[in-house]
Amino acid sequence: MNLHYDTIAAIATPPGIGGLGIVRISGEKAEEIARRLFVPRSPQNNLQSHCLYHGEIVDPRDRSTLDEVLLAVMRHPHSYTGEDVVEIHCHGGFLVLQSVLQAVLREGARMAEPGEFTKRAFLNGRLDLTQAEAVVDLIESRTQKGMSQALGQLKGELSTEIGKIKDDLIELLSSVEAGIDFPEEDLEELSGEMLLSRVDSCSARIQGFLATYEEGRIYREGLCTVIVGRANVGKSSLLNVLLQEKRAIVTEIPGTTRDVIGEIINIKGVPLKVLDTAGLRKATNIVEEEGIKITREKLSEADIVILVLDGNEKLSAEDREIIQELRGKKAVVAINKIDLPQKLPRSEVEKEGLEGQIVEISAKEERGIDKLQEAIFSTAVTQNAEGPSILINRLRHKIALERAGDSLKKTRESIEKEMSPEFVALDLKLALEHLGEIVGETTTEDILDRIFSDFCIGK
Ligand SMILES: Nc1nc2c(ncn2[C@@H]2O[C@H](COP(=O)(O)OP(=O)(O)OP(=O)(O)O)[C@@H](O)[C@H]2O)c(=O)[nH]1
Ligand SMILES: [Mg+2]
Repeated sequence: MNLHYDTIAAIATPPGIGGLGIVRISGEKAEEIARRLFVPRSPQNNLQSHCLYHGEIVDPRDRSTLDEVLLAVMRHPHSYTGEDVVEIHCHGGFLVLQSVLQAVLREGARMAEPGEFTKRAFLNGRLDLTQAEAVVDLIESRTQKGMSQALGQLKGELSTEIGKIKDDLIELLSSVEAGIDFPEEDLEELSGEMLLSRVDSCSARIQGFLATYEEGRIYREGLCTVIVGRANVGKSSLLNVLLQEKRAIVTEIPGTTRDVIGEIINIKGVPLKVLDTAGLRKATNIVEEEGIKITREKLSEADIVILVLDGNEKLSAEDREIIQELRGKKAVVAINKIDLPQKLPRSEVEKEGLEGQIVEISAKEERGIDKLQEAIFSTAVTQNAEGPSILINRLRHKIALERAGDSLKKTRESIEKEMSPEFVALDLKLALEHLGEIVGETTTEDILDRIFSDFCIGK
């Protein structure tokens, strides 16, 4: 254990009222602080590690009871942070938790910074960096798919795969270095062909991972999906159907929606932030005008656009104008109101030259919604069936893998040009260093700070 860290504390449960709330303390003085505040129901000389004790937290200044609690000590190294950790399970009220936390801080702990518990777990070797990142992903996951990805990463699946590539590169490096150390010996395995094929195999695995990034990122971060169309075509009705909830107001009056309404919808594991917007048309008043302005802003930020058209009407000039605005965007077209007589055949829409799938639906009768979801999913995720099942999902990982890939490309060039083994070794070492960044073996302090500042306090 690294003994020079001070002792930190925070409320680990979310703010608000709940059955329980937990104050967590980690560091050298955690147990000492707890002992000064905790009065067990039955006297204990020693608190055993990983056991729960019933008792009270008492303010040492006036012996007043702050809460009736359960307390657990988890001694190092078998704790989340790898340090001595104490958890005080209090009643889940804001004031109760605050007063217990304040007492802990008065006894010498310092308020923890966001992610500091997990940062310590990393610094003490309990987790590597990909696992620490998986902790945030797990907490923030919004779909089953995102959650299982985070759990796999937390178990170390990504690190294991990166580790395998690293092992191969280390082996390669040692053969190359053998050539540097014993140049006079005829080392058969140093033949260019052989080296090249081993470099290529590592490069291919790195490229395989890189190919999973788009998909991995989408499962983790989700996509911003904007529903657009002219007034009264059924945008809000569609949002409500996708949500299975009467979230947005639906009326037959054009211009009903003014504000942007956003909800998270899970489509086959992809979290979509779906925004229902004001119908795009010539505004009739200043409120609507403002709504349309915001719609255009959201449209420019959208990852995917769902264009809703009214199948009961011919394509209008307004529709065509909106279609023009969607050029270059990933779009899915929903021809709505198929329960009414149809005046807008698919072919009319296809003629407009908008790329993207066209689906006929009825938001009112909930028809074609499965097909629409399928279309949204396949527009969001360009599937990568042949790639590895472990997906990379962070830009940080992607950049490091790209750099490792570049270094291997240079390695390859040096081998092809029959340059001296020192050059080959140099690029191999660089590739190893970049792979090491992913798991946190070669990561700078400011990168660590950036990663852990994404966490909530108490984690
Ligand atoms: N027959 C039929 N009517 C629908 C369908 N979807 C929506 N409507 C009706 O169309 C009208 C407008 O629906 P909304 O969902 O409010 O349309 P919108 O595009 O959000 O309209 P604005 O917010 O005004 O731009 C309402 O009267 C809905 O009941 C559908 O699939 N079939
Ligand atoms: Mg609406």
